[in-house]
Amino acid sequence: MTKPFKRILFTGAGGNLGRRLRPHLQAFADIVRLADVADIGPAGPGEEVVRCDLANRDDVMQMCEGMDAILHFGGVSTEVEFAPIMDANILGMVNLYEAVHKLGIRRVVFASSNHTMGMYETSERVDAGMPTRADGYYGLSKVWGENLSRYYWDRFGVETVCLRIGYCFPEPTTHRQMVTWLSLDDMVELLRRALVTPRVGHTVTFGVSDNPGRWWDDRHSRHLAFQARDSSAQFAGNLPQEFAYPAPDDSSTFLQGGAFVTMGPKYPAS
Ligand code: 15L
Repeated sequence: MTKPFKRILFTGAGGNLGRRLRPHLQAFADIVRLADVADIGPAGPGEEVVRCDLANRDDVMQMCEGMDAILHFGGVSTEVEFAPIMDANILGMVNLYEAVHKLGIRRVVFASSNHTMGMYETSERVDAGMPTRADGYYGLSKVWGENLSRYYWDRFGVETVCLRIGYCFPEPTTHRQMVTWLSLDDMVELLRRALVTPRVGHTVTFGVSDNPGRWWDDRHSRHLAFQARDSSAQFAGNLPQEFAYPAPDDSSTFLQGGAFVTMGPKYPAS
């Protein structure tokens, strides 16, 4: 079967999602270039491996050379001090989009996060047309990435699909994870739709399975025609029954960002 691309780049290959997605990426391209700042071991068949520090513009340019599309999952993926977020997620995005533009790469899929919207209450249904309400430096850096990619679409016609990914781990074990869970198969299908849908312009969508009581509405990304097939309902037995949710006095349960809401800001003492 012909693959949609000859060569694609996946950044963040050593991360949680990178490791889980790696075996599935071959379906998208003849050659998959895997990048990470850390050592991820040798390349397998149909793979190339490169080391890249996203804050280093020469590294980023070399990493992107020869690619037809990019799945950008690299960078800091949780709430930490600002300095590493600044390097990988703020400066790193500038380096990436400059390389993408200069090299004429037409499509990026950006792993954004639900933490762009973490300060909305769990009683609210949120869609991609609503103002962002990040829950920390990490969420703010993803808002930056979404806005930067929007600018490169408006200015240069670089297409990006931003995926506000929920909880993409094998099994949800809390109420929040039940609502925000994204199965691996649904993640792979969402990536496929983000890569092959003909005209995406700049699209922001939520990466979530068909879970009961979900908070996120895909009205602004129906053109992707993504249909989640899995549901967290199968894991309902994992939850402790006696736990009242959301707890009225605990912002980590009544705000969508969960524990991230109270983790930051991690502003170091000088
Ligand atoms: C994220 O953005 C994180 O990268 C991931 O590790 C999870 O914690 C997820 O959000 C979540 O909200 O559960």
